[in-house]
This record gives sequence, structure tokens and C-alpha cells, in this order.
Amino acid sequence: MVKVWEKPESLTDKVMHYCPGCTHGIIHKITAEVMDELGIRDKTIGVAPVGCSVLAYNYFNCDMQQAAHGRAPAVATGIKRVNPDNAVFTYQGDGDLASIGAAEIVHAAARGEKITTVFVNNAIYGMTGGQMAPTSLEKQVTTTSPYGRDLDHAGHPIKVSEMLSTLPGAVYIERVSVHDVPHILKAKKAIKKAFEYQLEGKGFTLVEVLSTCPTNWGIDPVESLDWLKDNMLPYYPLGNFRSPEKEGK
Ligand SMILES: Cc1ncc(C[n+]2csc(CCOP(=O)(O)OP(=O)(O)O)c2C)c(N)n1
Ligand code: SF4
Repeated sequence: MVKVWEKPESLTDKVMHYCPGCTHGIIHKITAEVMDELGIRDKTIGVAPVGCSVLAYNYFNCDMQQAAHGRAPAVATGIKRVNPDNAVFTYQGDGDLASIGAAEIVHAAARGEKITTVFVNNAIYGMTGGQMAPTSLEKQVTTTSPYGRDLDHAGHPIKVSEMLSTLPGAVYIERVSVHDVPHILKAKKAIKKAFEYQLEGKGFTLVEVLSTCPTNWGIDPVESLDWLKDNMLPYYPLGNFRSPEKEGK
């Protein structure tokens, strides 16, 4: 029998706790495959956030460190500065990264820290019960916006990739999605590039991955993939916002 797929070495055997249909698992898998393909598992140090991916340290089969709410880029900065030869990444949700951790990510990018951030944007606070996040869309119903997000009251959803791509220290910023297989393959390519640029010492790299939260969106997994496609893609366009080639680095 031909083996067509096997679990990446960079994932442990631990069964993930994510809800059925949650795409956090897919994003873990492609990140782990990238580590395998680059042969960097032994030299990679990941920083887990708060949020549903708080337990990422149980799943990635590399050295992992936990950081308090939003502080993953600061922790990763310290780790990378004392271990410049290691590959260092943060894995962060939108509540963690774009809310209480907003300043951390802006300054890590501005400083051009040679780390990689995998930023999982599912437009809601997943772990804490589905409150409105900085990334929740206009009119999106959440537990704290039961009539839908009102821009006059709550402001506009933050486009993190566009915002960070104004900072010269950020050398590679790309937004991808995981709502179908072709997009998952593209997402993996982007994460691989981000790690490669980091290993080349180019500067700060971030891949924003549009992701689902069927539990708190209150719809089933298949509908969630459609919801992402129909609602998130128009507001959060996919594509490259910054690359070393464009910046001549
Ligand atoms: C220091 C600190 N402040 C607040 C919290 C509460 N908290 C835990 S998870 C979370 C939201 C995380 O949501 P997100 O980053 O969007 O990730 P998701 O769960 O959607 O993957 C919050 C506010 C916490 N755990 N620690
Ligand atoms: S609450 Fe949402 S983000 Fe968290 S594991 Fe469940 S589906 Fe995923």
C-alpha cells in the first residue's frame, strides 16, 4: 500500500481539543509540515498565546513557551535575541494579537524582530465564549454585540496585515485562508516563506490566516467555511502586503 499522507513529525500524538470543524488544527498541521520540510524541528521554539490555541504547546513537537495575553511577540523577541540561530515563531489568535496584544505586535514589527507570527483571524474571541473581537465584522452577531457589530459604537474591524505592512521592519506580510484545499496549500507556502525569510535574517514576518469558529459563529463546520468565504474574504482580501523582494531586502 502506498502511504499518501503521514502526520508531520513536528506534531505530537496528542489528540487536539479543538471543536469539530475548527480550522486551528489545519493551521497547526501546515505549520508543522513546514518545520518538517525545512528540517528545523530541533531548532524551532514556538510561543503559544492565550485563546483556544493556548494548548498549542501540547501539539507542536518542538520547544514551546507560553506567553500571557498578547505578550507572545515580546517573549519571542527575548528568545530570538539570545538564540539568534533558532527559528522562533508565535502562534496567536485575533483576540490575543489584535486586542490586548496590539501594542506588542506593532512594536515587534517596527523593531524588525527576526521572528515569524502565525496570526489566526477567526473574527471572534473563541475560547472565552464568542465575544466581539477587534476583527469581528460589521453587523456580526457575537455575545457582546447581540444586534450585530455597530460601527458607530464599536469602531471598525482592524485589518492587521494592512496596518503592519506600513512598518519598514516588517519584511514579509501575507494574508491567506484555509477554507478549501487550494487555499490551504497556498497558506502553507506562505508560512514556509515566512520561516525561510526569518532563517535568512531578513526581519519580521507574519502570515494572517483566515480561520473558522463554528462553535461561536453558531453554524456548522461546512457552513462556517462558506461564511468565511462570503463574509471575511471581501473585508480581509488575501494577498501579499510586504515582501523582501518588493522592499529590495
Ligand atoms: C492575561 C489574560 N487576560 C485575559 C484572558 C482571557 N482570555 C483568554 S482567551 C481570550 C480570547 C482569545 O481569543 P482569540 O485570541 O481570538 O483566540 P481564539 O480563542 O479565537 O482562537 C481571552 C480574552 C487571559 N486568559 N489572560
Ligand atoms: S471555540 Fe472556536 S476557535 Fe475555539 S476551538 Fe472551538 S471552534 Fe475553534
